[in-house]
Amino acid sequence: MKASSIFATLKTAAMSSSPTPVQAAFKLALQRELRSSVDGISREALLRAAAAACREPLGERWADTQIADAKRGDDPLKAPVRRVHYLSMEFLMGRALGNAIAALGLEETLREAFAAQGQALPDVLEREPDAALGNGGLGRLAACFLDSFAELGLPSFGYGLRYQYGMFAQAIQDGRQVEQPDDWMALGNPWEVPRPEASYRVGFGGRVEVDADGSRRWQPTEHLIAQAYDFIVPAHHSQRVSTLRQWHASAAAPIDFQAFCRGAHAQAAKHRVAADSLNWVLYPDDSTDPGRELRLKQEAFLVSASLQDLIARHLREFSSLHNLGKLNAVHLNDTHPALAPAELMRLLLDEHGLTWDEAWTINRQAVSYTNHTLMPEALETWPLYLFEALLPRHMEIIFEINQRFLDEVRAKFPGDEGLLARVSLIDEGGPFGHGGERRVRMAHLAIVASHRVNGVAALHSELMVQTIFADYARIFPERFHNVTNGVTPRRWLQQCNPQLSALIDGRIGKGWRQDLAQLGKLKGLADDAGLGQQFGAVKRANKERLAALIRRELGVAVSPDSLFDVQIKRIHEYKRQLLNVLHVIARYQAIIADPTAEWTPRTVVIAGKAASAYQMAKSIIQLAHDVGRVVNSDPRVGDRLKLVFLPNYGVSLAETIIPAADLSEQISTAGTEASGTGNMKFALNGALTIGTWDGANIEMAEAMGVENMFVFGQRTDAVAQIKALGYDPRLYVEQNLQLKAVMDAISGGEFSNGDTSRYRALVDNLLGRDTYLLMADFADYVATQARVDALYRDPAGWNRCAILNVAGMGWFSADRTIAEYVERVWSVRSLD
Ligand code: 26W
Repeated sequence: MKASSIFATLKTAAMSSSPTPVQAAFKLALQRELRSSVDGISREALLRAAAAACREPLGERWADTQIADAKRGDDPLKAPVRRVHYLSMEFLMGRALGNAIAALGLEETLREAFAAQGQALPDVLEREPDAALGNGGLGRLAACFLDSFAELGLPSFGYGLRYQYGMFAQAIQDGRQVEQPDDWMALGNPWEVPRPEASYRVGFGGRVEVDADGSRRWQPTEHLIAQAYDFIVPAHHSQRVSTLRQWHASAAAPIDFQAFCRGAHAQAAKHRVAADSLNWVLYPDDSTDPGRELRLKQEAFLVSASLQDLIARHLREFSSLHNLGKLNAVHLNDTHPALAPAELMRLLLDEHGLTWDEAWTINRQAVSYTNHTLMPEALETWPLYLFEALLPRHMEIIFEINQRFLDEVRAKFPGDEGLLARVSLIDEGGPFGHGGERRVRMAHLAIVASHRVNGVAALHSELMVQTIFADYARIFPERFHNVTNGVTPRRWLQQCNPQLSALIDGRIGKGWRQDLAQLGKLKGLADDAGLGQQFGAVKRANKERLAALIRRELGVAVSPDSLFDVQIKRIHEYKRQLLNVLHVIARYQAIIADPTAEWTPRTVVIAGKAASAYQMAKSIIQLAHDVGRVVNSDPRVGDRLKLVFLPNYGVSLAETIIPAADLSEQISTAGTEASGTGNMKFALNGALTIGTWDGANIEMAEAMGVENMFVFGQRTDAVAQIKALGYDPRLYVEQNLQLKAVMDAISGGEFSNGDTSRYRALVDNLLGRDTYLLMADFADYVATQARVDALYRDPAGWNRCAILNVAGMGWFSADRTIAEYVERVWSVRSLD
């Protein structure tokens, strides 16, 4: 079925799109809030008032949506729409107010109400802290998906954890990253709706007892209570909502009263603190045993509470478990919630008395899994001893799943012992395993228990079945699919770039917000010089806004006339921010050598966080600062080149930076970036891409015409070939004087005040191993940057290309992505 007809089906299922008159209610709520506000009419008070007022209509829409969805199995003639349960350890929601008022149609009402208090709407919106409960792409994708769930009217719940300090806040001291807690709920969270009625017990530890009838019963030693807090995500073109349900942990047992009376207060509260630690942060440092244990507990807690919630709701709505698998999808956002099949089996077998076969059928019908990375080191495994100690019953169930699965494989591929060892859910710790330690392989569990497994861009899905999951693709060829990522046009164009949105509206109408494919109509207008100029003017205004932010944050003056060259994403070696910095150094040296040449002025902007234990990534951040300091203060350079690093990257910063970018850097080594979604947001906002033939860049190039993207670098097969032939990065350096000068400058301490040791590890790594082929791709990258300069000197040509970029992005809407999930992953028809 084509995406458009899926939209039609879903839209019919969605409720009417006429908005209810909430403006009056909103005004009343605002007045009430303002009267009771103790801090007068600060921007924070206005923010709270607005949020409180939005809660009423949101709450009504939520209730209506639940009532409608509960009836979804009523028509025996129609294949039931399944309710999707999207399990994810990360949701990078960003700010909520701008989105809520756009969806509820309250922008003008608020603008006026705030103006009456002497405040401008954007200034108030800016005061809202980001809900940054995620690391990167995977978490932001989950947030975009919630928006599309609502927009498409899909019965759904997103399930996550209510972290008190999401991702750390990044400060920079002396050019170095310093991690600080991100206390995003310090002033409360006006958006969350506590649901005391949705509360479940989750056990840990203990042992499994066998009853007289042979049934097995888990007796945990520790119990936590999971309590739900809902965040409501409204549709923009209907009254539907989706829900992000986040779990908060607390101890089930009261304080130890005896200990308290003895005056041993800390001991009395010990298990309370232990329970609370699950709520503290996303990704406690898992380089230590207690860190690993906490992370596993968080994952098990998320999974158990969410599945208990699902089963309770299903029984309320349909009174029987037999159709649970057909009416519900349980989706695993990477392997982090991959305990779900083990927990679902446990609940169905031990708590609800189903047989293994009944439970397994339901499980396979319900569960599906998305893989987001090919990096083998990112595939989760857990030491058996830890798993067994925390989750003894789940361990038994996984052994049973494994045994049955391996029996099937034996029957299908007799005599292949190597295959059995490779696909087993247990890594036995052989010569290629984890140094003798037995471990549970979560990706393997996710694949065996799912009816669908998908990658997130065409190349990634292909590589997935050719490399990390090749054995599984042989065993279950029908299970593997591709669903290319997308982004929500509501946040990533309409809200973050109102001027460009208005310009597009004026030319092709407003329909693109709901049907992004309509952007294709801009293709025919790309040669319209008037549109090109207006397009340039919008970009210029957005650049001025970013230049002001850079001056405010960093005290650096950058010229809006320069080309804004932007790379913003997690800092990781494979993403090659270092290649970007090497190019800046090469350009710097060339400017010094020939200052009168025709230079296209450039401002290079980098932002991103490095994982706290990732030393190389932190070193790259420091180098960017060191190079920036030298380049920005060199009077011989002037406006020709600037390098700035904006601290504390997150969703809101991205919303300011992306509309202001001329050039988007998507320069990962071919075959390493699963998809990328930042690449899509940039192109949607009219930035041109300099990129490798990797992830979704490929499909973007195909959609917009490869001639409208600056593609460079070795492709996946060449990367493999270079490595197979014994890659020697030094050869590339010796043959390229420019590259040699760059490397010499870094190792000679030119950017580190003569300190030749600061970047020794970094340089040695590049000259010795260079896992991500920076040396091999450098020459082509620099040459391609020169082509970028040339086009930028022709504003009409540049704007034409930028318009064609926007025109080509219609396919990259998260609405299209979700329509594909519905059709190919979550539909009842997808069950094999
Ligand atoms: C358990 C350790 C762990 C946790 C998170 C390993 C890796 C991660 C990520 C940071 C995963 C992630 O965000 N992957 C990104 O997912 C995006 C959405 O599909 C893709 O566009 C990116 O290419 C991919 O890096």
